[in-house]
Amino acid sequence: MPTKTPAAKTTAKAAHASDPYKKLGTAKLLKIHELMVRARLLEERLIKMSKGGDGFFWIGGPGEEAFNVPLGLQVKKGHGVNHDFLHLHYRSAAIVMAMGAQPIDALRQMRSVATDPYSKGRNFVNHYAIPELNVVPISPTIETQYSTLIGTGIAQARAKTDAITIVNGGDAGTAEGDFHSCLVWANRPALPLPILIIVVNNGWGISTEMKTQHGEKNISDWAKVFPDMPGKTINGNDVLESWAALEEAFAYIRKNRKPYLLEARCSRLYGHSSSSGANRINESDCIGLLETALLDRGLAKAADFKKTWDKEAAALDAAHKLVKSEPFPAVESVWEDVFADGLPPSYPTKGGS
Ligand SMILES: Cc1ncc(C[n+]2csc(CCOP(=O)(O)OP(=O)(O)O)c2C)c(N)n1
Ligand SMILES: [Mg+2]
Repeated sequence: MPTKTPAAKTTAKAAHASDPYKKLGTAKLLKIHELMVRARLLEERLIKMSKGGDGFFWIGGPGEEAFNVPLGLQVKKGHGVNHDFLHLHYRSAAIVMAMGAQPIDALRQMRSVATDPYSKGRNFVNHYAIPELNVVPISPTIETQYSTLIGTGIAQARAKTDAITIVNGGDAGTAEGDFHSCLVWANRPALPLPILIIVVNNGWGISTEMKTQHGEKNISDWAKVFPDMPGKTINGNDVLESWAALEEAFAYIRKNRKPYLLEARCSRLYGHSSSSGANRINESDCIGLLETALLDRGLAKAADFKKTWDKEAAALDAAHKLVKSEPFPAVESVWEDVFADGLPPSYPTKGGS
């Protein structure tokens, strides 16, 4: 048997060390895979529910898992100004699943039952509001999240913390003024904001193609206007590229307390929403890509993947069965949580930056 020369051994070792899959490690990659499968199966179940009369409307993010799971896993999660704030949109299921949200609660929101913890059965599905995780209520009105984030961004710029504010939304929405207000506020020399500005570019705004509407080559090119703000466009269908880009962006913002613009190109695997049919579209599938990469490197076996898919599907079946037995909201509850009972005494009445 030929023995490896020391030089060949060193090269093999270097290749191993530089392979980002091996660097991230099998355990982490399999955890990411499990969360991606959980989010995908959840979305597919929600689509089925909307088509089967077990809900009214579906919108969600199947196709964005390779970017959204690494994002959710890197968030400094918790409540209050010393933890990251998230201003999300309707394609964010995989982010909150990676942060520990449970699929059953999304099923509850889809069926509009009283046990829905996010809106008591009153909002569209995938419209999360999770105070304990600093996930501010998601609005079906697109792009307003790029304005609301300025508030938590200012609070964190003033506080002594390494926590940051994160916003995500789509490519078409960047044509609206809220996106540009966000860029200006983020880069004010008087108080730069520690915010991660994410745009997930799937190439579409409902049925309008991005290339017919945007003269800029990349959405991240808007960063060129602001010399202090890095901007980057990545392949959001690739787990490793997403992980590395997010790691870099989080580290930059936590340390420098300044904004970062990140554009992720992702697939939109079931079209816009149930209004456009929610049928499977032939675009790159990030879960398939990850599985192939792990198999090719010998880091996992097909049987491991099957086990994960089966386990997640069984958990979802049980959750769906339970949700079907839960009550719809009582009519009298319609006024609950509509108006605030006034501001807390701690609310600042003076200030400014
Ligand atoms: C202010 C506002 N205008 C229009 C709409 C209708 N609308 C819902 S989704 C959407 C397209 C959004 O496209 P994009 O920002 O690329 O996000 P994607 O849906 O592709 O993730 C539009 C125009 C809306 N919800 N809110
Ligand atoms: Mg889009």
